[in-house]
Amino acid sequence: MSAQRTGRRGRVRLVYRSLQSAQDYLEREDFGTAFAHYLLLLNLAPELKGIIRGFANKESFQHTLFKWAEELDSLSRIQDIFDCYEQALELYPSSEEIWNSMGEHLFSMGFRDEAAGYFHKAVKLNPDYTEARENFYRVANWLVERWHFLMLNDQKRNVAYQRAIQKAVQSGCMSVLDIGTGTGILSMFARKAGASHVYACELSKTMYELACEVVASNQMAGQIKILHVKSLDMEVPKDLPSRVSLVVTETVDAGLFGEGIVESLIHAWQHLLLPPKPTSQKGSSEEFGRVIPLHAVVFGMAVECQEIRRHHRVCFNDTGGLHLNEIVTWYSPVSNESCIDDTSEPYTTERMRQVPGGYMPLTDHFQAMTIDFNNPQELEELSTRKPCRLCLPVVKEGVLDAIVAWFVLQLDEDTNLSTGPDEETCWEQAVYPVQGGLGRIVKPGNTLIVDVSCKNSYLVFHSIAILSHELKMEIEVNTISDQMGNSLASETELCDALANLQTSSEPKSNFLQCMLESSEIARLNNTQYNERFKSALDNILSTLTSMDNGVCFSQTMDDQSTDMNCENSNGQSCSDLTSDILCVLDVSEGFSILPLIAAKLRAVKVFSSLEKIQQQATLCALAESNEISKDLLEFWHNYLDDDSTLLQRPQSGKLWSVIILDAIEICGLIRQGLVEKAALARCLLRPEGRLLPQCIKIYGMLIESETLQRESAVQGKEATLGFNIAPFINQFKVPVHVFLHLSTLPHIRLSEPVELLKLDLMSLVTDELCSEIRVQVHSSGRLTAIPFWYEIYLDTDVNLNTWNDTSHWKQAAFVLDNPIQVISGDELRLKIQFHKSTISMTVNHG
Ligand code: 44T
Repeated sequence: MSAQRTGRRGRVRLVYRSLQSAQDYLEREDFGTAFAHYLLLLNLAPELKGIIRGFANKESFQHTLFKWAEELDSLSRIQDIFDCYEQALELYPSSEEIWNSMGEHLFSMGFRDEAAGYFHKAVKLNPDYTEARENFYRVANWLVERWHFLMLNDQKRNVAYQRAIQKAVQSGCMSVLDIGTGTGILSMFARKAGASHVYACELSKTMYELACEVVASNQMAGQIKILHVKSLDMEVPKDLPSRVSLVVTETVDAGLFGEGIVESLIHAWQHLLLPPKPTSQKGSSEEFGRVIPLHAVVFGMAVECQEIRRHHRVCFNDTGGLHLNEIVTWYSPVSNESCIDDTSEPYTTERMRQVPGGYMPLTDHFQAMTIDFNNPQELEELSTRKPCRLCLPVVKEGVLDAIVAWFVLQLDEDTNLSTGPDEETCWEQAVYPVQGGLGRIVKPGNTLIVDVSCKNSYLVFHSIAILSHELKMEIEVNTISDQMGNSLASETELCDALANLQTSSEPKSNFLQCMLESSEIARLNNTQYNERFKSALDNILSTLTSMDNGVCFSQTMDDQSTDMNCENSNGQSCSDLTSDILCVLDVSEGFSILPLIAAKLRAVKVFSSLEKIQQQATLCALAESNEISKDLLEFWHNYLDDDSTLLQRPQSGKLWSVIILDAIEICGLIRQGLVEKAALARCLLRPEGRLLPQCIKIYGMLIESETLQRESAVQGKEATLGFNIAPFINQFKVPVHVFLHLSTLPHIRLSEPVELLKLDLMSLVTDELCSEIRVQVHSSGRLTAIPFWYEIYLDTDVNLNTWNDTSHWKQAAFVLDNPIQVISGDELRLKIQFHKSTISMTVNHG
């Protein structure tokens, strides 16, 4: 026997033994060892990968992998999980299940972008794989942000850029760099206009891959060089053979500078562009560098806006039976100008034209800043520029809630794009909420003092003071005007005037400061939410207390000694008061005062699931100022080990009287895992105990909404000026849209609201539900979407609606792939599926 044959036989034996062992260990549920044997086996005999499907099958290999990964996850052995999946994918690179499962691990660890890539791959491998598709929808928004659809559908914007680029190329700019190319549209404009060398860079991997596909399908693959790189990392000649004569870019956000256009262009002027054309010099564009857009002008106005106010200030002193403002100064991350760090932007955004409740301008529009993108020196000096102090006369009486800003992009001498609130544009405006003592009533005659600057590459509006009529008179003599026509007060005069004022953005001393997300502030301001929870809790707790009293004689907080050795309905002894007091657990997401609302009503032990120290301290302080005994409030996290689940017994032998779940997310979707959570929570309730909410009804209606359609998919080729982009970016469309303001979304109602589905959290056992209903069409039109919202039942007769004026919830909508033409009187069949907290719908005629 030759050595070679012995070797082969040995290997076959080893392979066989490994397979045997893998199966044995799998049976014994030793997944780690089983997995190791599978790996050994498949690496020894890669040719068995196909065959193994036959006799050992891929499924058992995958099953082993998933089980082992679960175990590793519970041991927090993160790197090991990744290694296992990497090895598995090397063996089975086209297994959609492995890609999807890896995505789920990444997602649960917070790596959303990465997870998205894995889900996408799984869907590409098998478009009918429901699990992966739902996972993909959940993260598609991170891969391709929704504004890409709006911008590509904005024909006015596309035409403006095409015109400016065409003119520049025709005037001699033959080499072009497109910074932040997205789907590649501006590069294609340049190439079509005749540019000989077109380069594009894009930092997002998904967008880069999309751009490559788009450019290829438009027969420009060899003519546009796309790089997956941040422009700041580009060099000549590594990435570009030589400096270019034109940079085109639309890397601007609602606050103009938020996408880093200033840094990108400073770098581009230093390293990637030909030198700027001196103003004196004539000559062809070939020798000089240029940037489109030419320059930008930033505008602003002060506004009263209730919607902004209720997201950034706690507006009520009393709500749900509690005092809120006595000892706490609340602030939102955007309204605290002193704490700008790398993670938080100093503004939010809002499409003011559609803000619920509208807004009222308190000043005229004012010009806040101009910025010349073709002047490298000006760009470099921007970050060190002194704040520009503006005096703005108040023209209308109202509450000063925010400064709203937008800009006009001058693409070249004769083409511009405005992102203003009165414009028919897809753009949102930047909102700078006014905080502290300044957020009060201003009147005509008052003057607002506002500083505008560029801090950490963000445009910042800082409200300094409100000057009353008399004071303004004092300083008016010394105000001067700048070139823009705004009056600028002389610094010293202003300082004197300001010294006499309460400019109060500083919190009052001996007040506790508490930062909350704007959605958490909106929830505190949702008086209906607080009051309805109060009345539901009151009902439940009084029932439970009287039940206990029925058995335990009259037990009150102060009267504990009289009821020794009795038994309550659970058969527990009441001899120890603390073990008998009712326990309420609140597992709401974010800052929640519900535990205090409960404790204020009755002497019950309440458990908050807040983790942040500052927020715990705030809740304690609120308890104290509301005369709630310290002993009644506990922080549930302080009792748990790090990785244990929230839903556990309050203590051994004891159960909860009430568990409060956060059923609906702010964005308008049902919270992930709600059904499982409810099922688990039910097991931890005493017999008469209650979940809050008990039941959720989902409502919906038929609508026609062009806005929603434009946001959901690129509509044909027309808007993109003949270029073929839609089929590529539309791979990233999602059926469900979230964070909608349904009350101001432009739409036509085609039916009355109808109940779509009911989730009974007190009895539901499966997270797969299905219902079929018939809906009567009352107006003719094109059915494009079905928005949905919820009635949250806290008690049989106490409910909360997630679509009303005080709601901190937004709404969601299911957008149809293909609109359906309907006629008044038609009856439509609506099939609603609920699968793992995800809602999907199918609509049919008749
Ligand atoms: N949002 C507008 C921002 N990039 C617009 O990766 C208006 C938001 C908006 N690539 C509602 C409505 C609207 N080097 O793909 C992105 C980004 C990329 C870069 C390479 C760089 N230095 C950069 C900087 C950014 O450029 C693309 C466009 S950025 C901003 C677009 C419709 N909400």
